[in-house]
Amino acid sequence: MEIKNKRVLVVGAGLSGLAVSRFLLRHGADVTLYDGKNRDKLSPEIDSLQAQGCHMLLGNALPQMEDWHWAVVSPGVPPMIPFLNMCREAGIPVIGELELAYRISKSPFIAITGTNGKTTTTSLTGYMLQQAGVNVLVGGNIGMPLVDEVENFSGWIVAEVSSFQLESCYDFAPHIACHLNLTPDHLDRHGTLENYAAMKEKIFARQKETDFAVMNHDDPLVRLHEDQWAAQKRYFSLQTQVEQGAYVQDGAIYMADHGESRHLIDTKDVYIKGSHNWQNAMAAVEIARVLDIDPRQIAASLRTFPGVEHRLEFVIEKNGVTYVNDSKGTNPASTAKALNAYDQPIVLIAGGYDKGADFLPLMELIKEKVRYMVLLGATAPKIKKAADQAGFSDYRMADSFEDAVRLAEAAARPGDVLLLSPACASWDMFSDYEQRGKLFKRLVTA
Ligand code: UMA
Repeated sequence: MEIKNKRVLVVGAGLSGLAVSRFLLRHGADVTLYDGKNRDKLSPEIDSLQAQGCHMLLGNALPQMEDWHWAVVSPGVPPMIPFLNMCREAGIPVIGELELAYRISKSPFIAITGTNGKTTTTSLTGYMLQQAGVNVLVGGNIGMPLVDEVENFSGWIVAEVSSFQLESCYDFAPHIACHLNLTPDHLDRHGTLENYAAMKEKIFARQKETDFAVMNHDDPLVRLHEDQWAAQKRYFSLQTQVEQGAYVQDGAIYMADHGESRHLIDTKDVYIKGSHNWQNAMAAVEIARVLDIDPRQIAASLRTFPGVEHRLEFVIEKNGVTYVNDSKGTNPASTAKALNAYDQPIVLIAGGYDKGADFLPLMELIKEKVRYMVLLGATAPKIKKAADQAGFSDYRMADSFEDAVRLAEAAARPGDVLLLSPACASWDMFSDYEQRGKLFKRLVTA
């Protein structure tokens, strides 16, 4: 890609936009960084970028139509905002950070998407390959923009990939693409489940016959258009003895090749618990098998991988109550998995940014598993309405996050699980789920 002296508009000055600007400046581009926020709300790195010659358009200073060679958009910026539409109409390419990282990378990509389990599967895949001596770079939606890292890297890039990132991808063609599951999420951005599914499917769209597609065999939405994808299919399943892939049967994970099965590991020996984690584990197994990793090494990694922060993370046991941080439970399906992971009564803290989710389907499970619920954030009234409709009345509304933790602690009894699993993004109160999870851990361990 020709970068030197190109005029590039970078839209969004969060993690992605800063990394893109850093990269472009290093390669001699003429960079303008735009963000709707004022400077005092942005990273101090803005000053150092400016000192390196980056032009700033911050706060109310909207970008104008100029002779941009391209625009690079951050994942959180909806690509159809008027200014970007104008760019496209003027023939200015608008691409995302992931697409840029892909175009400049010399190493092949393993890309992992899905509504839930992406972070766990990406981390586990990275861990498994590392344990087997493969040189890996783990990044993407997991919290590390790849653009700034890939150019000097040689090995396998393991990327967590979101629908937001795929939306602004065009040539992106991972050598191994994995799609874990699809349930309604981000409807405020994508409008419909069909649009959301279409963005996720872009992970397979540009693959060739020599590439691999790892898919959840049990999820019809993941496989809806599988006949259209050129890549070789590898499946994983909790329900079916697949011909080519991995499956769970009688308490063990098996690997199948052309219909011939071999035992890999008993599910009780997989460190990360719950059947949703067996799915994540099998996805990583299939990716590792494409790279010819020895099954004994694969099994050893499944025995030792400890899971990821903010995902069903044990925090502390106090007065007989187990505190669990599942701040990464940012949609109802993810929270349902968290609720299903425990047999004890649960005191649940839920609510946050409104992505347009419907909370009514979650209520049957809440009635079954949750003894008491504390609601907070922008969606609190919506979840309350769903609870009232479903006949669940053991809840309180909280005024703040601190208040929510206080109310939950007061309601919890010995033997309970006090679970933060909001079923919503954090963006109404926090910059991200990590900040929310860290505050939770600080409050409950104080
Ligand atoms: N902004 C504007 N105008 C807009 C919208 C946003 O100026 O219309 C500005 C904001 O003021 C802000 C900046 O854009 O300063 C933020 O950009 P961003 O939201 O893309 O945030 P980044 O910090 O660049 O983080 C992004 C991903 N964020 C989103 O997709 C919302 C991070 O995923 C990712 O880790 C990071 O890039 C590195 O790749 C987070 C996420 O919540 C974890 N992802 C969603 C999810 O997992 O469900 C998709």
